[in-house]
Amino acid sequence: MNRWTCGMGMALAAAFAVLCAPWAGAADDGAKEELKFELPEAAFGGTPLPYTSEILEKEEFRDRPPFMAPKGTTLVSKGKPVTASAAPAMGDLKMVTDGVKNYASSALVELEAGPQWVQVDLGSEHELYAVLFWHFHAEKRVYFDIVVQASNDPEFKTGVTTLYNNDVDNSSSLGEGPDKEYIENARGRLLDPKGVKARYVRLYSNGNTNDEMNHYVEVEVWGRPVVK
Ligand SMILES: [Ca+2]
Ligand SMILES: [Ca+2]
Repeated sequence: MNRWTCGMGMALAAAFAVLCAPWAGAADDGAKEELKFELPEAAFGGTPLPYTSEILEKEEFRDRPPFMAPKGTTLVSKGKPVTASAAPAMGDLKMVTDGVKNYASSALVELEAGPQWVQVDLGSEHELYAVLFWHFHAEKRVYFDIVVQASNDPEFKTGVTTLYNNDVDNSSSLGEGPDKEYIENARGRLLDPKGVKARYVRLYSNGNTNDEMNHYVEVEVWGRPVVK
């Protein structure tokens, strides 16, 4: 090896060390453990849904594989305050984080037609490792224009990270999204925010295959508080 290639090699090694430092020097040992989600009982049967679209995901009937997150990750949204783009037409916003997630209509929060959102305030900044939510699961339904975002800004004007977006035609003006539509079920929809830091999580939707209304049974955010 001549001097030039050796020098290049060392420069690359130095660059590699710098790039890798955030992981190598992380505060914890990187150990992960399985998150134990509490799932509601599934509604029995259900008639096939007469709906199809190019972005509709094939229905999954198997249990979700174990979902791992850094040690110390817990449910941080239970009982936390919820705001929304409109007053509920049915139910109370508190019910979005009350832990009740069965398929009875008494567990349902309904927001009026059109693009609407609900927002959970975790009270302080957290590293987010899972967002799990149920719009509705008493029957097969697809909710439209689902966008899920995290931010430290309660107005969602700055520092916004989009965790999910299946609004392919940007009808909600939040940008076109690459994600799939899916049929609701008792397992809920699970997103992996990969440790993004945020105090607020906001979930948008715009009607569903049954009606133009928007519904939430429960939203769960799992994470760890950011220690300042
Ligand atoms: Ca609930
Ligand atoms: Ca759309």
